[in-house]
Amino acid sequence: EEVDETYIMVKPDGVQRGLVGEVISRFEKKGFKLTGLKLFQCPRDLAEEHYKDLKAKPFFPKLIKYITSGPVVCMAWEGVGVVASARKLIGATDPLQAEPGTIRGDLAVQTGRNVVHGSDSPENGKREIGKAFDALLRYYHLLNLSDMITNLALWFKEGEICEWTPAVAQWLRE
Ligand code: YYY
Ligand code: MG
Repeated sequence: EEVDETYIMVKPDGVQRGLVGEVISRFEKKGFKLTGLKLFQCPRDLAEEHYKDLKAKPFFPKLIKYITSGPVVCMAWEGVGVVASARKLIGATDPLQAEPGTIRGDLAVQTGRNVVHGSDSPENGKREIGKAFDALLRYYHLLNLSDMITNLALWFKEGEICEWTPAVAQWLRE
């Protein structure tokens, strides 16, 4: 089976409320592999790029203000089926509609404060983490083209993703 990667982010409300460990813990316990992790103050242009598909929505300005209102925790997680599974672990966009047992279902009450982000497709996982255009990115870094870099690799830079083999791998998948 093919290994996917997903970009998971604890949003500023999750960081402020002390839910970072709780969120990480749910993905760890499930058995996915953490390959990137950092605390980060998201600049406005990155927030707008990340949510560019929602640019026309009435809530867009509020959403950008929310995501840039304090530090976020950026994570890359890897595994077979990790994108779809992470969406299930996170729960519905509106926390009041999210099932109990999900992160949003257990920890939040409002869409505008829903604690966590997860990529909605394997392609977006790659785009958001920044592994989609590795070679091109290295070239842009050499030329110092920071705008071009922001457009390609959203949340992680070269060297921030760690490839490793967990010792328990053989106890998670046969
Ligand atoms: O992927 P997911 O986060 O579950 O929802 P999206 O439809 O991609 O919207 C992204 C983000 O925008 C959502 O997590 C909160 C915010 N938002 C909002 O503030 N109001 C809405 N009606 C819809 C989404
Ligand atoms: Mg989304």
